Amino acid sequence: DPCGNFHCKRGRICEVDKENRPVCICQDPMTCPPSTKEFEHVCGTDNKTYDTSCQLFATKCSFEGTKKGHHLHLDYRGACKYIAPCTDYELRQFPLRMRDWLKNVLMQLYSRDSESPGFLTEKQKNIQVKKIFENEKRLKAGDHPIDLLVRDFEKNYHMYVYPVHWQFSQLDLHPTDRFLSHSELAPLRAPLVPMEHCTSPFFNECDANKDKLVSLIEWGHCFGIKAAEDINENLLL
Ligand SMILES: [Ca+2]
Repeated sequence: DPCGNFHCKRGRICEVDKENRPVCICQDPMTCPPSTKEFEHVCGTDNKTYDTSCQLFATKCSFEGTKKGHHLHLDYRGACKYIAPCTDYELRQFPLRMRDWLKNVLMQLYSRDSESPGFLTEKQKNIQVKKIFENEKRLKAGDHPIDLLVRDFEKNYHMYVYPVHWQFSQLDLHPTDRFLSHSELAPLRAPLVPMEHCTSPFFNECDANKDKLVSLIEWGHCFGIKAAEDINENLLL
């Protein structure tokens, strides 16, 4: 079966052509298995609820080549809901909280990794993460007031640089080209949008030159890593 190990991207299925070669064609949304649980619904960037992500990507494929197809993405998991507008004030606070959160996620992985290895590579652990983990001045996980987060960033700036790079490398996979596309950002974005109403405006602002891709430099800037010498591709390992 030529389609046996042949991979098609989401929204497409494999078919065998006349020469017995596998080709990817758009999946008919009608053939998507219906959702069995409510959390399988997804909200598209067209603000429509799709029964499943299969439905959404099959629909996107059917509009390929059109503006609609180009702009349709998975916005977040779950049915579309009202998302309050993000004020400028909230938007300025968002990267501060997210930066702190990235650092805490990484610390959590580090301590979990000491019990059952596999969450981080040896290089990540030994060079970067260990240093942050063992630093006694590290602000511990918690719900901190914004002014404390601002002060901590000024005082312990170096502890935030690596977590920002680490998150970038976790997302830059399809392909690994130092740019994040909308679909590469989705694993981080989609679960956050329904909880954090500033998520979409934040990621839109990150793409400073509006080319639909977030470069490593743009990514660093949107988390307050501004100095060129602190944005380092060698940290993306
Ligand atoms: Ca990429």
